[in-house]
Amino acid sequence: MTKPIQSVTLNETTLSDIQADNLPVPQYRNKAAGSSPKTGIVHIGPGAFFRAHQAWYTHMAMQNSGGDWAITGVSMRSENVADALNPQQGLYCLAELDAATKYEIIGSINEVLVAPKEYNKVIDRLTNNNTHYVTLTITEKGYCLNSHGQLDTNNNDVMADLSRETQHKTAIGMLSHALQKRFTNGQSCLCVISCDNVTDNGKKLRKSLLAYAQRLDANYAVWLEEHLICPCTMVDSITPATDDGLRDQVKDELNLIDNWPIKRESFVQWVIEDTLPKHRPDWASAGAIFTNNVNGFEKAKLQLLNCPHSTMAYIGCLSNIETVFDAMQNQHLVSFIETLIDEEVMPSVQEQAPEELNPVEYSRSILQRFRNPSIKHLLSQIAWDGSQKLPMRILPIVEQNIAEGKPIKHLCTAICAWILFTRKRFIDQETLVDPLADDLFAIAEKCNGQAEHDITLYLSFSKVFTSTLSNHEAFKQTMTRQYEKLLPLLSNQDYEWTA
Ligand code: CS2
Repeated sequence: MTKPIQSVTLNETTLSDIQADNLPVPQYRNKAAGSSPKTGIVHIGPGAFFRAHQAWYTHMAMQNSGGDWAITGVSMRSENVADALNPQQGLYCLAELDAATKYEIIGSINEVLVAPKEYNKVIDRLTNNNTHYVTLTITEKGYCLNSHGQLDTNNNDVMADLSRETQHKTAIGMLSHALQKRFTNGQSCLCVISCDNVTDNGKKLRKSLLAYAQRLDANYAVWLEEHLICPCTMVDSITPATDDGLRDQVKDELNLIDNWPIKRESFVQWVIEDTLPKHRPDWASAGAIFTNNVNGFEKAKLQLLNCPHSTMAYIGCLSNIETVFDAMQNQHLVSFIETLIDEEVMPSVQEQAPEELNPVEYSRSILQRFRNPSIKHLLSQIAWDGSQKLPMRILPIVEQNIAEGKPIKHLCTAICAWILFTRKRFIDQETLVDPLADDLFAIAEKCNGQAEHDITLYLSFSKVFTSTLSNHEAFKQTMTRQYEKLLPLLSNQDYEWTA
């Protein structure tokens, strides 16, 4: 009888036991030799995307070229990531999903702090001389900007943070505390990199930090203006949420007990505006692209990947389709998405794409990624935070098409699907994951299923729709027509795809 192989719990002590040909481990972490790297980066928002993407790039940078680039992760609220990763000294398993799954142990994170509980420690890491970079994945809402792109002084957390000296609740307030301390101490400034899927993410981050600083202290604000580097970036890798299936898979296939493994597609991309200081992790060796035209890449990604993603999410959720892969098996939905791309999205992308990018091939490869059968990417996950995502990935295309006399019908269908999705959540009394859920439910409550009435209500919601859009007659009419056609989905009837 063969002896069952004992599962090993993942941590720094067991790292040397789990070396296997098919499981690369971090070579730069050697506890016994006392040679583990020191924190050089603080990351705010250590969620799954960060662990699938930037933490992997930093891991590869240290595998290839070493350096003190370990990451201190900081959670702004939840203790879950700290509870899962700290007993493992930050180590976790990354599964790359393709025809065959590839596993790797990532070692770039050395600790995870929870800001409300360990605030002083966070400030200590941020003001350490060895810390040079801060990276952030705090989602659209984390930048605390209003729909006009200004620091949102109607946001209670922002106002409360501005009036307190410590224990800041927003990432902007906390970061500002540390930066101001570095200024007072005569230390160097930090390079702060947004890794959120937000247009002009670096510019927005810089704007928010500078506006915040101006309200605190004029001298600090002048210093920050002069020294703060916030490159724009484009980040991409499809990262479905971890489920128990992945934990079991890691245990069965690798005999490894990992509290929180992460999975993503094998495709990964990070385009960074080339304004970083020379002293930087060797992210380029892992494939990061440094360029001066991030904006073109960002727009192409938001419009050719995220716009179709959200469209599929809302139509799919209304049609009881569960995953992106399932959506790609539905011929009606696929041809709808293809027409949306070809007729309403591609023309403007083509006008603005960077030279290095062939938009048609890029779009084809994205649709191919959506067909990856190993990835169970829930449409309900993509549907989160629609009020924040639509103004990045769909509404700007509508505005541009209106201005240039290009068609908008399919884009309007996508927006109407989002509207109906929020209404359905309200009718079914299900949670709507969205920072503006209360406002949206208040609007949904007033709807009566009469297209013109409902569309007028939603379009007057200025936290999502600009006045240019809500006052545009032809837009309103197209929205009303498409809404009417989609209405049957609300009562689980079929949508007339040719409409
Ligand atoms: C998705 C993105 O959840 C969503 O909204 O559209 O997370 C998408 O998977 C990533 O941007 C891919 O890089």
